[in-house]
Amino acid sequence: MIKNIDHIGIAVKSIHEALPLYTETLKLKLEGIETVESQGVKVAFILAGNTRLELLEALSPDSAVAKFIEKRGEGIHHVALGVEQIEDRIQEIKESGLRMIDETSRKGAHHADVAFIHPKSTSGVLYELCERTELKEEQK
Ligand code: CMX
Repeated sequence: MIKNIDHIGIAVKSIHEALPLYTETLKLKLEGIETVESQGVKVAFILAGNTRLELLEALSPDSAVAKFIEKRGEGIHHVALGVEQIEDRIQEIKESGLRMIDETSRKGAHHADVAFIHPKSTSGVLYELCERTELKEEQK
């Protein structure tokens, strides 16, 4: 069901201020920065071996990431699990009794379809199902 850990999301107050730790101190490669208006975030993807770190900065005080930082401070926000055929995976998870935040997938960062599982049904971890649409195209 799960292919890999696609990325780990890390909530930060400022991507600009957080980046040097990753790109200069840890010498990881910045893949790109993009804004995902629908999720209320700006994200920076950093390559880390065969996975990625995703720095998340809130675009407004009412975004999920701003609320998270206000309540818990900066830190690990979610773990993204790579899947194929995301709508089927969402159905399976719902049938298993877990609570999905998203009943169907929506567009996330980095050419991916995403859907979140509620952390209250997964021992406090916010999991994102993530299907890269560029992979789907390659597989056609
Ligand atoms: N990880 C673990 N627990 C979390 C959490 C997170 N990232 N975010 C919130 N929670 C917990 C809160 O601590 C709170 O727990 P308590 O009731 O024990 O205090 C509970 O979930 C409810 O939190 P809340 O602050 O009242 O916030 P909401 O209910 O309004 O929203 C959530 C929580 C998870 C449903 C919402 O943040 C959400 O829908 N997240 C998914 C979307 C998202 O995070 N998008 C940004 C990332 C974008 C991307 O990667 O592309």
